[in-house]
Amino acid sequence: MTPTVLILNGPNLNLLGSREPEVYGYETLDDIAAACARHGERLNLVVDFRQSNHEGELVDWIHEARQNAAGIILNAGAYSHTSIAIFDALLACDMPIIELHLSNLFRREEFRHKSYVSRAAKGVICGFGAAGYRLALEAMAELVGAAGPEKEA
Ligand code: CA2
Repeated sequence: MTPTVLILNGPNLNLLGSREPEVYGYETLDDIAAACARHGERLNLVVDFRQSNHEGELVDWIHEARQNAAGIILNAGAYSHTSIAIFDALLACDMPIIELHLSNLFRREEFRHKSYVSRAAKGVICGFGAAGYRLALEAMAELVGAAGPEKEA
């Protein structure tokens, strides 16, 4: 069966492409979702891509992933730096978790240098803009052992 990867996006990421392109790039979240769906197909992964501005909804989706996902890629936005609720939900997930950020947190304000999500994550990708989603999917394909496209002899 093709493994499902849940890609979760936190608060304000629905605004991508509309403001601060120097920090977050020009692509919209819909552009990124479409690119993830295409790349997932190449990697033999089903991509379930979601965004919410609400901490509790993100927690509910992480709980849901325990039943139907093989791994989680999470850009929790500002909740990465504040949410013990999301951290606790992630700890209850027995699957690979990849933390993702568009911007390089370590070139930014001090308060972005700490992330609760990092403590629950297998690894962190940050600073590569929208390309980070593709990189995260590739890492996830390795982690969940997704078979690549069949090659002809
Ligand atoms: O770099 C990232 O991906 C972040 O997770 C983005 C969050 C920020 O709080 C994290 O520290 C790092 C903010 C997302 C806000 O996105 C906007 C996009 C366009 C216009 C306004 C906000």
